[in-house]
Amino acid sequence: MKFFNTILSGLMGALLPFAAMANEAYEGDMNPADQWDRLWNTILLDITVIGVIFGVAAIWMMVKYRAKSPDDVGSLPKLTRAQTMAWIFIPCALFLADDLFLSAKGWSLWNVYRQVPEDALEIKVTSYQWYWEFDYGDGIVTEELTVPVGKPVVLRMTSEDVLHSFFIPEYRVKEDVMPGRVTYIWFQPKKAGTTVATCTEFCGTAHGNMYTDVIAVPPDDFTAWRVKAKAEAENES
Ligand SMILES: [Cu+2]
Repeated sequence: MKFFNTILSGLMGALLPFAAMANEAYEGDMNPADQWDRLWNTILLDITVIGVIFGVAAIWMMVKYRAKSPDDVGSLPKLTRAQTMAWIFIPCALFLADDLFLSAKGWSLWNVYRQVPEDALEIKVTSYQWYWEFDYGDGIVTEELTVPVGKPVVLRMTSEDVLHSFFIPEYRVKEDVMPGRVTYIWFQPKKAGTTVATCTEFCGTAHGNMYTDVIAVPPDDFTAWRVKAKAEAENES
């Protein structure tokens, strides 16, 4: 039993620094897209390192333990109980630690997705078959999304008909949009430019047309756009 206790406490001890590292890595920049990319790069690095280690080990063993003659059947090494246990638990512990490290990072990322900054600009989104409507709260209603660079933007979303899903690939955010419920996503454009927002939940025959522009503009241009859009909305009403 003492042997298992030692292995278990060693395993738990090994996990703590990983959990701490995962938390540390997420304290700095709280932007969902940056965090998403960082996690993606970590996973790529992780599976590359593991893949190379296993590939090299497999090739090395294929050469070292190859049949040297047609009748060569080889022999199994005799392991003691402690060696057998070590071969079971140490690789398990290493992989479990790595999995937990990645899930801790995923968990941190999810927290960033769900914690909307207090100074976020709020825009209401309504989905219809088959277009999106963006309501800025001061009479401005558009079918394209215009946002300022450098400011967090939160979208409060609901549907007037069926299930849709709002996705902005550039900002790495996606969330279902449902009738009778308000869901949300937030993002923070880092540079000016136009990207796409699209529906990713099949919602009827024209689902494929249900995309629109997301236009990120410098803050001053955004203010000017807003004044103009408001004046136009007032003229129409
Ligand atoms: Cu759709």
